[in-house]
Amino acid sequence: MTGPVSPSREARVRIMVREEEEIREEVRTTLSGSPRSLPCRFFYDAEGARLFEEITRLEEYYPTRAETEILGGCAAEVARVVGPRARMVEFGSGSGEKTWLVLDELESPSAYVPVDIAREQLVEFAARVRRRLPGLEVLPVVTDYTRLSELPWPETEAGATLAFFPGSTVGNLDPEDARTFLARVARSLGSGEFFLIGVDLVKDPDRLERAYNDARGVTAAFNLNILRHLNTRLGSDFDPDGFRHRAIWNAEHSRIEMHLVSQRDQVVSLGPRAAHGRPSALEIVFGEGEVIVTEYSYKYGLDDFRTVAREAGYGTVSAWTDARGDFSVHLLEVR
Ligand code: AVI
Repeated sequence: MTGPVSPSREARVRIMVREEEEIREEVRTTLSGSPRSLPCRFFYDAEGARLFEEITRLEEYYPTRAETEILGGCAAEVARVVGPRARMVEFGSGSGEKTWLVLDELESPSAYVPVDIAREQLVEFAARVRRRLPGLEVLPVVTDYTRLSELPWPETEAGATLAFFPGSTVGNLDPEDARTFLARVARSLGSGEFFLIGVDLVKDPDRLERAYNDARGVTAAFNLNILRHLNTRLGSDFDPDGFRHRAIWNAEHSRIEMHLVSQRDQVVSLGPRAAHGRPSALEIVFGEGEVIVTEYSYKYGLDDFRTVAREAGYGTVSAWTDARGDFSVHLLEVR
């Protein structure tokens, strides 16, 4: 008999244990580096995804409003350039509010592939898209899109391909990784296909810092949630009250840096504690004031991003900004 074989319960447990060990090792390595850091993809458990949605509605966090304004104005033009029966892949679809602005303008799109690391949100959003556009093939993929190598395109006849990467999430990659990611997407799309990408712009440092230090403390809760998430995943014993959120503008590198600052001398165990109080390789010692970098959020000049895109193999069809010049959306074509 042929067909997919689902792994036995025992095999699934083995996979989960292996995954847990890999994450523990990755976290041990990044926390032992200089500077100490945590991979920002661990922000996004269900609570992290919920807190991020709350951030996007904050008065101080301008990117979502600015990008929504731009997409509202340019989506019809994007649809005209891309043409009928397009298939769309979206990286980091989240709750998908911006998706509708583009998808609703496309002429009879043939397939939609949302890619996201937050499983529950992705499954729920894919179901909503299916209900609203029953004729559209929807193929959700749960993964870290920076690691994605191939996309599950359906067999159906299709027009052009449009990749969509809103939110300036490209800014969470350092510029070299951003170039590598864009180049990889270009290769998998192929010549003549399109990439619509949102990119936050350099601006007054006070506004930038306010966007990441909101008065209600939602960004602080989002930042600290990474420790709770790791405790759940690894059985580690981070004390979220032992760390404080901080976000600063680093002008030299053109990035916002999100930090967690240790409030006291403390030892964190990433796994079971060693017997008799002996230090274990899984224990990390933090001094008071020591910093964990949890996220970089790079901001670009309009022309600087055009250059990055060109170096990654694209030509710019159009680039738009909002009325205030805070944010940009670029329609790129693979050369
Ligand atoms: C997802 N990403 C683009 C957000 C940003 O602005 O870098 C994540 C975020 N971190 C704090 N606030 C929002």
